[in-house]
Amino acid sequence: MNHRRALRAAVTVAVTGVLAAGMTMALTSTASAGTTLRASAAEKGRYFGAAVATGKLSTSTYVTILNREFNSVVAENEMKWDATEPQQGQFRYTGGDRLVSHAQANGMSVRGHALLWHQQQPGWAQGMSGSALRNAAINHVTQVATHFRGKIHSWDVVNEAFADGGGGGRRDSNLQRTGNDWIEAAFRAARAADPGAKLCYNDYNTDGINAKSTGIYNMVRDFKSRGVPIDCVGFQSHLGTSLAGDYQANLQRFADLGVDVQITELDVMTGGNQATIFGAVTRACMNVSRCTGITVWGVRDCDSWRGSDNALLFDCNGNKKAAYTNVLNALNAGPAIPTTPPPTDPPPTTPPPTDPPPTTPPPGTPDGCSASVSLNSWNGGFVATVKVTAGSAGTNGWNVGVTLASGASVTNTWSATASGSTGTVRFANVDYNGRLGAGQVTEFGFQGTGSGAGITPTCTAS
Ligand code: 9MR
Repeated sequence: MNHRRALRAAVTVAVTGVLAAGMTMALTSTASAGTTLRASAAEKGRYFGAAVATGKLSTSTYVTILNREFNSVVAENEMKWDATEPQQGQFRYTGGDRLVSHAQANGMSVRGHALLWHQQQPGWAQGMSGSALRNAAINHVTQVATHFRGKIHSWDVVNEAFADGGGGGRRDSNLQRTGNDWIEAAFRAARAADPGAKLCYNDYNTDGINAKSTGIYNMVRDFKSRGVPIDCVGFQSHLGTSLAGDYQANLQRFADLGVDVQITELDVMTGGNQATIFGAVTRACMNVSRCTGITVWGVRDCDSWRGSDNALLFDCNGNKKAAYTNVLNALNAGPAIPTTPPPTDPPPTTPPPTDPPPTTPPPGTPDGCSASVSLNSWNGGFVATVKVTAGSAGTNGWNVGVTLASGASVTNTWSATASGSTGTVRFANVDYNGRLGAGQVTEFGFQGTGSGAGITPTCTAS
């Protein structure tokens, strides 16, 4: 008996010892165990990414660093308009697909860059204007976002649309001249094409509270108030030899609007401050709970568009620089993103099925229009993509009615204007998609809370 009790006591002590050791290890690992950028960022619920030139994926020093240190990638050029639609209506995804495959094989997420931008447009688009350009641009957004649907963490839907200098207004460009609503039209089209991707506006010289960042801030606030689907703002952060004192406060004011923020193209001029600035930017992101990730614009100094600035975290031989150490330490020291999921903003993680045929013949006069719905539902919400087909006489405009289940309500609409949000809701065409030729098809969409069950759209044409 005594012997047994002694044995039990010894076992208890041993188990307690193991538990204590285990707990110490667990605590240590939560505090600062990361030894690579990707591991340290992931421990804090974030990603750490690099811009990649796919041509370098066969260079071993390059790919070794990329796979070891980064869990997110963005194409430096391969997903831009000139690369993906070199001739109008002819799409080329070779480079983008290659990057996505590399990412999937190596546990990396992908940022998409960029659907619309005034630079790197294909020649055919540079020569266009007015509604022809607007339609081509929206079609580009729809096609490219559809091709990559379900594979992109965040899209830069629109890049660099604000002017430099003191005004805080839009930059003049062929896209801007199609109408001030071109940005929201692009976001709506992107949401309809890939409801699971976060949709970002991305720009540079926004590294503090200044006229340009305030112009963008006002746009985001307006979009949020009107239900234009925007989820994030990218701060490129191509930096010189100093960092604005209000860099973090600027990120925070955007986060307070209800969008995520991301550092999207970080690089810093060499000089005494380079390592310090890299560390400070990383700390600022860590201190903003909606700052979900950091991307540096290249891997080694020699990969950078900034050439002799030596602006990145690794030297040309692949050695870690002092800036690397500062970034890693800041990731390890920073707080984790709180893990409670936000209840009001649930982007679906699985892509919707591609255009299933309507299960019931849609009502509507034969020469009017018909509508069918494709639903992507999750617990507590849904995204509905509605296809409108013109009858034999075409349409000048259309109006689609749906009756929502009890308790359901519409929270966001794109490519249509909604009247009402509960019960029977009507969706009218917007300027650019009301006029359809015989048999022509257009799509609009809406997001809702509650159940999407039983939505059967009916269409009337004018
Ligand atoms: O790094 C990119 C470089 O290879 C291209 O030649 C250049 C063309 O405009 O674009 C560079 O990337 C830019 C990014 O797409 C948007 N923000 C500024 C980046 C640096 O110019």
